[in-house]
Amino acid sequence: MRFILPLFLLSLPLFAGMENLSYLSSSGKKITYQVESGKLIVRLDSDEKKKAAVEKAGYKIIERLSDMHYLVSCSTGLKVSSAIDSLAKMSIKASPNKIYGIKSLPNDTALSSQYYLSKISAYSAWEYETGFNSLVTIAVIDSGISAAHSDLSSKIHSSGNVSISANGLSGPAANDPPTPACYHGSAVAGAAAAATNNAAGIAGVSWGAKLLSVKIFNDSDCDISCGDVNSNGCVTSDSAIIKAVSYLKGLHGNPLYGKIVANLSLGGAGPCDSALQAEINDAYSKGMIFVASAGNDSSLVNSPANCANVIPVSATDENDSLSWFSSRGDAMLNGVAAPGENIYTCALPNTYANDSGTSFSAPIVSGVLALMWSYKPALSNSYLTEIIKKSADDLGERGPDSLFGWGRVNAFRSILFISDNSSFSSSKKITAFPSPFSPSKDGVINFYVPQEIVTSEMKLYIYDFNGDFIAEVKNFSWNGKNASGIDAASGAYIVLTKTDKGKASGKFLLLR
Ligand SMILES: [Ca+2]
Ligand SMILES: [Ca+2]
Repeated sequence: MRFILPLFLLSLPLFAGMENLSYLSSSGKKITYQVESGKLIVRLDSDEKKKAAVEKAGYKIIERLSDMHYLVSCSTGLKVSSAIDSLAKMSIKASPNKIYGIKSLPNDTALSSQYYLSKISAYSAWEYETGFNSLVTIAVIDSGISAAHSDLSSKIHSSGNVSISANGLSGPAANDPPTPACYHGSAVAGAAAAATNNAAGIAGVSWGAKLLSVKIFNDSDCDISCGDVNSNGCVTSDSAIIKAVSYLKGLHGNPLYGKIVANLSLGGAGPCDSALQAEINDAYSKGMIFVASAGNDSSLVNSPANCANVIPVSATDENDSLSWFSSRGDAMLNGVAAPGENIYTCALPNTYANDSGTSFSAPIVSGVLALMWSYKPALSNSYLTEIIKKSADDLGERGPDSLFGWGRVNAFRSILFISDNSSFSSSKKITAFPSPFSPSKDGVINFYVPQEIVTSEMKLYIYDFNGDFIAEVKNFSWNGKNASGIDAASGAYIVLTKTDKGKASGKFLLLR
């Protein structure tokens, strides 16, 4: 499997050690980019005469990058552009050492506990869309999101959060900032769209999606763990869900809320009753998307996941096996699977914990849909529903089945399916699997290089974020050791290749 992807070059603030170069594009526009000052990549072809000539001219060879290219430093103060010109006069080709930025690797400190992000190829999806392109709101119809959680507060809408009584007799009443009846809604919200790249806690599937808390449980019925406290049960009802759906359909498309993905990590045995179905149909006809957890009773898919126009989500484990508890049946033919075991997410009061259940599979799918809708806001709910199924990784028996639906969701493929082909053919990207790469667990990281530049003597070069050379890779896989055979440190890395057919680059995280 090889993907053809765009090269991602970023404009970074100018740091010490960098220098700006510019060129005129074909349309005559001046394009400025950043290069490492005082360094060049020089083609010396392992030719001793050329090496001697370059050193005689005052350059210093720092490192052999490949059989063709060497990293060379200029004499002090010499501009990169001047150095390239003077070497050209000696018939020696030199290129600047261009600086590559990393946009899509978040810095959240608990990332290494979130196996589910690499499992659904979120890192690759984020190369294209992190959820900030256009406004999508994930409405969490649940026990309420805690605005006191530091990895959620910045993601929650400042108005529009509501509470509805569990029997639907009162509300929607404003609940701004929202308060939770118990932990569940916050854990669900965190998996979908926790504050990401904030150097704390977890990353959400969608960095940009906003959260709306629609609380349909009574505070007085639940303890913090969603246990019963008064013999009424910490439960809710169809009448409360109907009110929630009716409320949200009035917000969908409002510029304050954008597109709305409603997440229902709730379930009850039995069919989808006609009243609830009619309400969902009406909101769906107005463009909303509904995602619901299949259920945890290892029996038939629960309601509302078994309603038409709802995407049911079953749970998988770290090895893509169906979770023993996951509900199943023909209703799954409308849905997909997502990781639902040991999902490291937000907990109360302001902490994190592992949670299991289809409750945590559904928001992963809601997060992917939010990424897709942000990326392509013009697409319809029915089209996105179609694509999230078709782009899933098929599991179990071939094709859609009653356990995994259309397969385990794959964020990267979902984004690829809705991107313009043109944006993927104009430039090329190396994709790393798995990313993040944990050498102790996975042994090697594999690189996928666009087919059209692959040659028989393909070599890949790995650099750290400072631009320092780390390792040369053959056969498309790397064991995490640098050129001296020492384990490379945790961090962000860049992989580059260049052949006579073209060049490509990619980036990945290494976590020890
Ligand atoms: Ca975070
Ligand atoms: Ca299947």
